[in-house]
Amino acid sequence: MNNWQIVTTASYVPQMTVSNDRLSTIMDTSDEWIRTRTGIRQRHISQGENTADLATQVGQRLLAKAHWAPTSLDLIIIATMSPDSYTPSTAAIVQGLLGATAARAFDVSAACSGFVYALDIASRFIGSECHRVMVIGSEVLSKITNWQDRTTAVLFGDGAGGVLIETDPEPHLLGQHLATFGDRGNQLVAGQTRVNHQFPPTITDVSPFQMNGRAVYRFATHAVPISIQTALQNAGLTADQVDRFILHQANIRIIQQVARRLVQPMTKFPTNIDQYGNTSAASEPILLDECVRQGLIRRGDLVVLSGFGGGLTVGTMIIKY
Ligand code: 4VN
Repeated sequence: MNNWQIVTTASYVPQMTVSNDRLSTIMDTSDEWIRTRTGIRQRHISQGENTADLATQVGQRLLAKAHWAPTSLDLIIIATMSPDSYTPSTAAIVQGLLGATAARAFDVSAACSGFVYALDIASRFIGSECHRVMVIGSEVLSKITNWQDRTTAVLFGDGAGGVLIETDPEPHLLGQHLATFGDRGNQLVAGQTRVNHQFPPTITDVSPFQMNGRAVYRFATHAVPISIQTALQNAGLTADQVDRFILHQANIRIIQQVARRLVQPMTKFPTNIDQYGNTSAASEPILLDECVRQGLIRRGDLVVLSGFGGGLTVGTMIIKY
């Protein structure tokens, strides 16, 4: 594996915000319940922009910030669980819209761990053939949300974030850990195509989000601290040495529990779930971008990126920013 570093970060969310109070007018819920159980105050909901559109906005911002020509990109990877279509991939659509004619492009499907999984693939590609790589997490979860189901509809939001990475003489990826538990995949399901098995077969339905919330919650509080500890061990580091923990923004209480388990102060765990809700693969890159822009993460800082959720999957990277 060759060394690489994050050159720049960017994010984009659709303009419309939907408050908890507004949600409580279309389903039996309340601002008080949502805030205390999840930490969410509002989410951004797309009105017509699809997953590739959000990702293209991020891609354009990334290229402008780094002063890179679109044609200088060698690889585009998009992590998403809400792709625009089976084919073309969301990444191929974005490649076309950006005019990144020299880049190969494909999607990664690992739900809320998708951004870390995509960065892992990127870091194995980078070197001989690929020098300039774009990795984006982008989701329009509102299109696969069951707006009649108050247990899941209040949790999710739309958005996109990403990074540019480039080969670098110094090592910046210091350790990592990725794991998949496919035997528990039925605990978080979205977009199952139900097919009428006659001839010719026809798709009768595409299922919206269904989640066994308690089971996924228990999985997260158990698997995430183990994943972070394992990645830290691989890096020869301890949690005390970490400057910021960028965790998937699934639920504020999970983040608080992970902080407690690692015996770390919440000040090391920036959160923005109050503004965006759970944006799955987009949540870590959106938060990373905000932290960099606010000066909460600076060059040389030790950063933990950790995603967890559908699959079930978990993935952690220890990065020197
Ligand atoms: C990872 C997690 C979640 C998740 C699971 C449960 C949950 C989020 C259940 C209890 C409920 C409040 C909400 Cl841990 C979702 C994903 C998908 O990205 C990934 N919230 N809750 C309550 O009654 O308190």
